[in-house]
Parts: sequence; structure tokens; C-alpha cells
Amino acid sequence: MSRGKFITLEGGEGVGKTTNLSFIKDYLQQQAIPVTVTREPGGTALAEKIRQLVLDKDSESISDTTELLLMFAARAQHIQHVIEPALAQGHWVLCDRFTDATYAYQGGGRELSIATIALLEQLVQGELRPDLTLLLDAPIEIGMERAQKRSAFDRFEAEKISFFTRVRNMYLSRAAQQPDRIKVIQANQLLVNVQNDIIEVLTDFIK
Ligand code: Z5A
Repeated sequence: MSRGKFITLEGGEGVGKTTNLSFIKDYLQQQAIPVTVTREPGGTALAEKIRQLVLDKDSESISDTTELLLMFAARAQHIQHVIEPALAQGHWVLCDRFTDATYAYQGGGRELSIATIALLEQLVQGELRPDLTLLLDAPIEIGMERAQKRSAFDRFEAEKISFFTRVRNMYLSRAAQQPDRIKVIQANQLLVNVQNDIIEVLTDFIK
């Protein structure tokens, strides 16, 4: 049995990752591809507990280093219990956020060392990297407005615009550095058009 492919969805707040995740899952299943859908931080019982801790805006103040280590602790658990077994079984893994989010939020947003993130990435992931990343990109105000309509802000969403600008810039600079893997999708258009662009990238990838 051949190993599955690892696809991640990235982008700032409210750009439509969750909305498009189920669309992508349906599309892949229509192509007779077995799919495992998951998310970060989270994906296992322990990693979901870590998610609650890092998103809770009423928790004690969390240091930036603690936040970084919690993201990778959750990821280590997720890789071992969900991602690697699914890929080994030939499933395609579709993950809502992965390590590009750590570069964007902890590296860009929190301004932590990129070299430290790269070191942790190597330690926790070994050779594992996404085969394809769809980066949904929209002006920050659009995503914030959509996220605000949907639910109350969590600990990240309560950050300032300058934080989200650094997050977005880091995502876009990684996409410019790795154009073969990271495909930028304009998320500031009608959902049907966003989904047409996604299908175009997926069709090319499946070929
Ligand atoms: N984080 C981190 O810091 N470091 C890491 O390593 C990782 C994560 C892995 C939780 O992620 C937080 O963890 C995240 C980064 C941090 N920061 N925050 N906040 P999350 O993925 O759960 O949180 P999120 O980015 O806030 O996701 P979200 O709010 O669920 O947004 P979304 O999934 O991208 O959007 P959505 O729910 O699909 O859509 C939002 C609304 O817009 C909804 O009502 C849709 O119907 C609507 N929508 C979607 N597309 C359209 C279009 N095209 N037009 C109009 N309306 C639309």
C-alpha cells in the first residue's frame, strides 16, 4: 500500500479554513481517496486539552516560550497517534493548521526565533513535512470581521492588528520561499470562487 499524502490548510483568523476543510474532504472522497481530517492544536484527547489551555483567554498569562512548547507538545502527540498511522495506512491526511502556523504565529506574531522553531520542527517531526499546503489569504480586517460574527474571541483573536499583520506577512513570505508546496488561495472572494481555485490546485496535485 502506498503512503498517503499530507495536506495542510493555513491562514489567519476567519479566512475560511474550517468551511473549506469539509469541501476538500468531500472532493477527495469523490476521487476515491481515503481521507483523515484533523486539526492543530488538537487531534488527540491530550492534544485537544492542550488546545483548550492555549486558547483560553481567562488562563494565567502564558509565556511565549510556553506557548511555543505547548504547540509542539500537542504536535508530537498528534503525529504519533494520528498523522503517521493514517499516512502509513494510505490515508490522505487533511489537517487544519500545522507547523506553518507556528512559524506565522509564534515566529511572526510573537517574534520568537525562527531558528528555535526550526530546531523544534526537526526534533518533533523528523522528516515529516506537508506535501501540499493551501494558504487562504485575505486582508486581516475581512477575516477578523468574519471570525467576530461567528463566535467570541479566543486568546489569539484578542491580539492587536499589528500581531495579525506580522502573522500574515510571515505566511506570505513562507509561500514566496516555498512556492511548490504552499499555494496561495485568495480567500476574499465569493465562497464558490474560493472553492474553484482550491479544486484547480487539488486537480493539479492529484495528477
Ligand atoms: N496556533 C498557533 O498559534 N500556533 C500553531 O502552531 C497552531 C495554531 C497550530 C486556533 O486555531 C489558534 O491556534 C489560531 C492560531 C493558533 N489562532 N487563532 N485564533 P483555529 O484554526 O481554531 O482558529 P482560527 O484561525 O481562529 O479559525 P477560525 O476562526 O475557525 O477561522 P477559519 O476556520 O479560517 O474560518 P471559518 O470558520 O471557516 O469561517 C469564518 C466565517 O466566515 C464563517 O461564518 C464562514 O461561513 C464565513 N466564510 C468563510 N468563507 C467565506 C467567504 N469566502 N465569503 C464569506 N464568508 C465566508
